[in-house]
Amino acid sequence: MSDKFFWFITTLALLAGCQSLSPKQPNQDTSAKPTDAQWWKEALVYQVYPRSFQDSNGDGVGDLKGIISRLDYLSSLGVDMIWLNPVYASPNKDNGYDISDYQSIMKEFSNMEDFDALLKGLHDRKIKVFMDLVVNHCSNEHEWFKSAAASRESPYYNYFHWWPAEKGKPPYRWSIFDEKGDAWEYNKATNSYYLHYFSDFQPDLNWENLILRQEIYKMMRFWLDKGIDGFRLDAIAFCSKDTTWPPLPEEYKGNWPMYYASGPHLHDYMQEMNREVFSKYNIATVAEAMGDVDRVMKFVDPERKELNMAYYFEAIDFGYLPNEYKMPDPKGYDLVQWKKVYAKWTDAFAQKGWGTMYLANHDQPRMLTRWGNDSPEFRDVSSKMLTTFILSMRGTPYYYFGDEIGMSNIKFDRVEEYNDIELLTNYAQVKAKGGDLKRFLEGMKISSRDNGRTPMQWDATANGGFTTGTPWLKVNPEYATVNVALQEKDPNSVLNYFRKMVQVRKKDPVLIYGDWQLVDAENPAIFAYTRTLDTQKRLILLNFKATSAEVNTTLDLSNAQVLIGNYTDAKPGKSLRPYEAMILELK
Ligand code: TEU
Ligand code: CA
Repeated sequence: MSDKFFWFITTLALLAGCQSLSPKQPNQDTSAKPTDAQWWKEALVYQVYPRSFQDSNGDGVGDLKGIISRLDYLSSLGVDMIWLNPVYASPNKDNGYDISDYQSIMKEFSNMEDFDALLKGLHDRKIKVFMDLVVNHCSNEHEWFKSAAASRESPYYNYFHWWPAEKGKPPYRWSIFDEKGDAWEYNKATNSYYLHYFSDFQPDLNWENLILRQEIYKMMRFWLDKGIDGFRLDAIAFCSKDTTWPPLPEEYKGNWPMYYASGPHLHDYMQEMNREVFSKYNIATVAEAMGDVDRVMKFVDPERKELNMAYYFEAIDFGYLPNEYKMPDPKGYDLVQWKKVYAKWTDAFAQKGWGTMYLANHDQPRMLTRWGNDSPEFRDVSSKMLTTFILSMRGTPYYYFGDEIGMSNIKFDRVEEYNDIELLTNYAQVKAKGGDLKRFLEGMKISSRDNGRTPMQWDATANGGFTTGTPWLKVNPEYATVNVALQEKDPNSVLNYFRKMVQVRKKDPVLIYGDWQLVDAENPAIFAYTRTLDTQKRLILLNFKATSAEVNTTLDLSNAQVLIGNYTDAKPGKSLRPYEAMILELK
């Protein structure tokens, strides 16, 4: 249609009092944007786990050329920003979270030239890029550590934390990926122990050393000067340590991560990083932030000038048995309590800062299996319901690759099928204690990280079109029926619902900036809330159960209009079918 003709029709429609050419467009008032509007509050982030996205050379490992070959797919999703898991040089003991050179690209992923091409390809499509910044620790194969571990005289010795063996055994510190659970590892050449909160291949960097901090800021500027748009700060809450090494305080027994997340200079460093790096660029920053509301808020309170956003863990770590790795509660998760967790955090970020919303990432199982229902009957409808949830909450959404086609957990039976260092460490610990390994492996079918790391399912050809070789981690056999190619053809697919929902959110400032209010909090099946901006109101209704349910509310739905629903014949109303989701515009 010519521009003139389009202008003519539009004018006619407006003159006729028709508010919008499409009946599903919300009645919007874009002047309603708040004064603290920011691009990163409006952005939808899509996470690409490069190892599992697309292999281009048949070695079974996803790579940068592979992502480049899928740029048009990424663009077709309508997402605004990609978070790339680490692509730096790494021996891959923890899949790139053990970096041996911060300024070069992992061999398996290719080289800097391809990185630059990928960045350009994304920017050409108006997609921004978050890099993963892993600076609590590096790899034991990093030149800094190799030099430090060779001699106490090395200029890099103080880049790490050491306990000299002449002082006896170091005070106990707990490690996350260590079989013995001990964060101090003895190093013969220096006759001292080094600290590693994660595996012994991941020595912690000494942030108390100003020279180290300056090196890190320089490295960050290197990436920012290339034009990347932000950083996701991995495990950053752990970076500051009390180097007087007192015994673990009594109140933290059994909850060491809490102690680790409150080093004495943590926020001094965040403010310094902001002054020296962030404040000089128009970028977004998000912290992996452990702890309660007060702790997490410190990262994002704008007055403190630290970071923009933080992930919190209370909602995602919900429904596990206490002190048993991530063993799911056999009773399932309690929706009423889970809603209260969301209410607590969403209310906190309404006062100050800005939150995030996610149901999965590379450290989590697939959202469909964990929070929805992966049975053949309900997988599509519950995937769409969860997508509606993520994209209608207040806070920047982080959406994990593969969830847009409703991928589910692979549920490995044998420990040999796993790759993840976390699972292998925990398995070894259960075994050493003579624990029930069968029970452990059953639980891990729900919660293990590898469930979320199986390769992308592009089509029904061998290995889902991910690789022509042998994939580094098995492709989920469901790829024959759950894949992008099939879903492209079906207007009602999970994939096309995701695209539609992305547009609904983008076009509606109410879903981005509107206040959030829980409705019918005690309802055991339905998660319902309103979003309100000035005179505009949306009601979001999500049935989290496989049976029909009714929402209890005094809100008047008689003139409500459905903006989107996961059943094609959705009608505004208080009763919902299994896993039904809808967003209503209230009038
Ligand atoms: O995770 C930080 C972290 O604290 C993990 O223990 C996380 O809680 C765990 O994976 C949940 O099962 C980051 C990365 O996201 C993760 O992939 C890395 O393994 C870890 O740091 C070490 O770099
Ligand atoms: Ca490859």
